[in-house]
Amino acid sequence: MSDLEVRLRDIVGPAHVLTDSDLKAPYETDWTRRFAGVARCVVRPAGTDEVAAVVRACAEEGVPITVQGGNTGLVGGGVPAGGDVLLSLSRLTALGDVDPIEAQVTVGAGVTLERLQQHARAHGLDFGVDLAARSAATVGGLVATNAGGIRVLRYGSMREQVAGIEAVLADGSVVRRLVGLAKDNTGYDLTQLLAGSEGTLAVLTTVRVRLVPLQPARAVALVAVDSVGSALELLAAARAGLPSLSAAEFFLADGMALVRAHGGLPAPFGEDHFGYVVLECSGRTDPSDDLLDVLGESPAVADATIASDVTGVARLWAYRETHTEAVSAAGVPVKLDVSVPLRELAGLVADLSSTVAAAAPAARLIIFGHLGEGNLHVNVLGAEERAEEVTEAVLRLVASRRGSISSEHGVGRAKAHWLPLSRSEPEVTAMRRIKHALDPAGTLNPGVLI
Ligand code: 2HG
Ligand code: ZN
Repeated sequence: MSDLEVRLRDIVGPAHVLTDSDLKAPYETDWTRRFAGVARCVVRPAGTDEVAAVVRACAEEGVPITVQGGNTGLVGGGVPAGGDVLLSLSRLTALGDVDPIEAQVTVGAGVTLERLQQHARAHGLDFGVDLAARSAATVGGLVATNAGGIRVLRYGSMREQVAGIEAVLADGSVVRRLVGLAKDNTGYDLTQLLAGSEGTLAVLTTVRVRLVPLQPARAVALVAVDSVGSALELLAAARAGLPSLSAAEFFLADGMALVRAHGGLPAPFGEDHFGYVVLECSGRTDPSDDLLDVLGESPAVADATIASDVTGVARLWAYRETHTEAVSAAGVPVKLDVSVPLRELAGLVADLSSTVAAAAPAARLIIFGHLGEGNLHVNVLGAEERAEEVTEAVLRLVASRRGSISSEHGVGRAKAHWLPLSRSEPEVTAMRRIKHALDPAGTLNPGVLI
């Protein structure tokens, strides 16, 4: 065992430094099975002081670190680069008391989204971010990647929920702003700088988050539409007519066929349609009537079904939420996560098939995503051998339509090469300067983002 591993064992205890291949394996491959790397060891500290000591030891030995939360990322940002120390934050699971006056709570980076939601709900509040990977995704990873999900339309992305952070910098020093002041104009906002920095500037250990009102009554509509234009017309009607609107999601006929086959789900309508929109409203009282009024008045609706009981709501959400697992069951996808201005969405969807077919003729294209943000998850199956070509072609298409090459999953290692398609040269230079100022030796998450 090398000097570094001996030091790490002293810090976290021998049981939490994994060097055996079998024990390391679950940490070394990402959820999609597309990204993998061999770590020299996996370290699992139990608290901020241990994280700081681990980071300091690695810095002194000149060994890079890759930070991992729930390992649900989709851009290869949390799996080892190769030969690095894999720092897992899964044991940072402290759950603070909910403060009902501030409507805030402080939690460890390793707390899962689901646990945070349960904790908030037990106190009559809720958390503003939700996404399908809720049972495994952790708060630290959600902040580090500025995760989005299905409630962005109502509450914004993860960074909007963050009231303060505690983080370990590359030299092992700790910055701590966990009071959660609603107003605090005392210079550079380090909290917001670290949100979305993908572990390249610091290791997040604790997060103070804002909570939102609990809105227990939900109504969900699955709406069939015959074009992207109709989906957007419906979105506009929902935004104007439904103050209780909490989600507006989208998928196409191919995705419907895939999730139905994978999950044995029944056909929701008598015939197939071009695409489907999921609208959700939530409030203190049943919002079904308002939702039905808007659907009844909209010419964009080709067909619709609605539910407001717990089972019915889950049944309708399943058509959208099981896309990722259904895609994964069909193969190892090339995943692209892009957004464009809503006026470009119809053109983008129309161009995607021919663009992907030109790069990978045998590929199968599944498109779904978050309608409110013009955020499409472009999943390409059967294109493993042509991953670079498909990525290049789709991201260039998106850039030509003024879009972002990473809407909510982050840049990671998967998209780092294409960052200049979305960020200007002066912007990338400024980012590099910030990285160099905070992590001059490049110890944290090498190869991620920049
Ligand atoms: C979702 O919206 C997630 O379901 C995953 O962001 C997207 O699997 C994907 O590409
Ligand atoms: Zn998504």
